[in-house]
Amino acid sequence: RPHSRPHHRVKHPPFPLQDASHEESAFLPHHDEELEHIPYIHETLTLEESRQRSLEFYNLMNRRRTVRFFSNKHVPMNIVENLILTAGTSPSGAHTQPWIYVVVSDPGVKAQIRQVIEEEEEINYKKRMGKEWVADLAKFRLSWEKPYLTIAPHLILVFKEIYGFKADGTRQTNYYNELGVAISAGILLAAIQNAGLVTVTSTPLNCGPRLRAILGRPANEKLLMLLPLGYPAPDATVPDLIRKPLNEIMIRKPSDYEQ
Ligand code: IYR
Repeated sequence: RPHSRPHHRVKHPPFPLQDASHEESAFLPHHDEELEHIPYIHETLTLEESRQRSLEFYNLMNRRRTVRFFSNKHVPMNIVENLILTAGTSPSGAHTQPWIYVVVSDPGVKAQIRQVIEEEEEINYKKRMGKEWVADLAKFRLSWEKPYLTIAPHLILVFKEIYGFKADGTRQTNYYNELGVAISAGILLAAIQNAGLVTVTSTPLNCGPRLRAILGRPANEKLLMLLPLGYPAPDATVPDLIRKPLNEIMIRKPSDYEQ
């Protein structure tokens, strides 16, 4: 039972457990009725506080940029842990929590990862992606060379667990696992921005199996994304992008004209 995890309940059962041979099944709800429901504690803000906080959060997030030029400045592990705890607050299908964040800080392992990704990315850019895809990326001045993989103090490899295991060893379907991990990773990006750190949402195509092998992760986990974590290099640049205005991303129904 390599992956049965006793985290489906927030509250733990009373200890000591009656029967140690069924230790893990004691944590897992078999039916809805077994999961206790508790009052939801909500702190109601005034409209003014809501307006102010919504605007401040937008202003913070609107300063987020994908950064590909990193400094090697240290980021303490307790900060990394807070960021990943925040990502772990994400909702997920049937509360299956399908995300695994593998944090790599060792220079030797980072070098191995860079070796694999640069090898595969060179083939990606030259062969797998095709002319049109490469042309669409030209304005971002990307290449298969990724020095940030060894310069950034930490690499966060984002895996989706496509199935887990129940206490009896049978597979537990992780419903909407890709969506769950995408939401969780989005929360992680917000947490990184809030902590004054930077990342790049890199997608190492065709690298999953080799990176899984380096990291000793099982076959039910698939690599979705790699997020280097750190501070920007002092001379970091970003492309001069413009975000869509509100009227292109928000449609009101009924619209003002239709009312
Ligand atoms: N997987 C590559 C290429 C890449 C693809 C897209 I679409 C981008 O927006 C950026 C990069 C990489 O991670 O560099």
